[in-house]
Amino acid sequence: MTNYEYIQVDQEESIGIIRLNRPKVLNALNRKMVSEIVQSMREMDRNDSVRVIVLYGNGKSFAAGADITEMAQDDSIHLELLNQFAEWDDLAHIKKPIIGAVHGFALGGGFELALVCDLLFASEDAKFGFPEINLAVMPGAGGTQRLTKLMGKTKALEWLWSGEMMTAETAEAWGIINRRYPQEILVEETLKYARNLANKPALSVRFIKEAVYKAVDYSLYEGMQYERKNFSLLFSSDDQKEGMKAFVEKRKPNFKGR
Ligand code: CO8
Repeated sequence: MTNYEYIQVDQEESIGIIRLNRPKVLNALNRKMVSEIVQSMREMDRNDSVRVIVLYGNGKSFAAGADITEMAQDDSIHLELLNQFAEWDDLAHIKKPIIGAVHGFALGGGFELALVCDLLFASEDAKFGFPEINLAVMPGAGGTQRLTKLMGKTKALEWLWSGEMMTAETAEAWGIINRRYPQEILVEETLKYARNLANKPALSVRFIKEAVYKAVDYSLYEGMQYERKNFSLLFSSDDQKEGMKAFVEKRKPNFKGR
């Protein structure tokens, strides 16, 4: 696997693991780090031996936001020409499941990165929020959109306008995270979940992910057309033949991911 400056990348069996690694600044996301995250995800997405991607932070936090020192002197034209969000958008095109494990802070760009994950597990002490308003800016990498799709307009506005941090308990109540664990077992439980998911037939996992995201963005009619196409497509896979044959023969299926 490629060596990076601001992240650590590993593979344990079929789980690709990305650790944010600027612990001294609570994993504040500078631009190079964002590029590295995107590049490592793309690599894992293309690597047949990786089935599930797990993302978490080294040190005390997941990520306390974009690196404020890096952007403090920016102007709009510089940001426009930088077009930094083009690669960020690629994160939404990763086909494999991404599971985030959040402890400590997930703020600003860090919360936006967490919201890119398909599933989120968090430690009891995790804190989520968009403090950008206190810096006289606003989220720029999907925060207003993804939070609103999860919480609805009124609650999202309240959090985005206050800039306050929500607890893991609140995040769970609003469907932002899937599960809460004591911090000592967060990563272990996340990996356990990831291993189980990695054993499911990979094409079903992939096509279900695609179809569910269509439900978020498309009309019901368009989404159902998409679902139907993916449903039919799976009948071209070896795993579908194996899965149904194994059921009829009353044995465990042996899935190959094709
Ligand atoms: N950027 C740069 N450095 C940071 C950041 C950050 N976002 N967050 C923390 N740090 C640094 C601190 O400056 C400090 O460095 P040093 O030791 O050199 O002084 C170190 O990390 C430890 O932090 P603290 O001493 O402040 O730790 P505390 O436990 O006292 O406080 C907080 C933790 C509350 C998280 C506090 O650090 C804080 O408020 N951080 C800033 C949070 C923030 O405002 N985040 C939003 C940033 S704006 C943004 O994310 C826009 C997103 C746009 C899209 C980007 C896509 C990637």
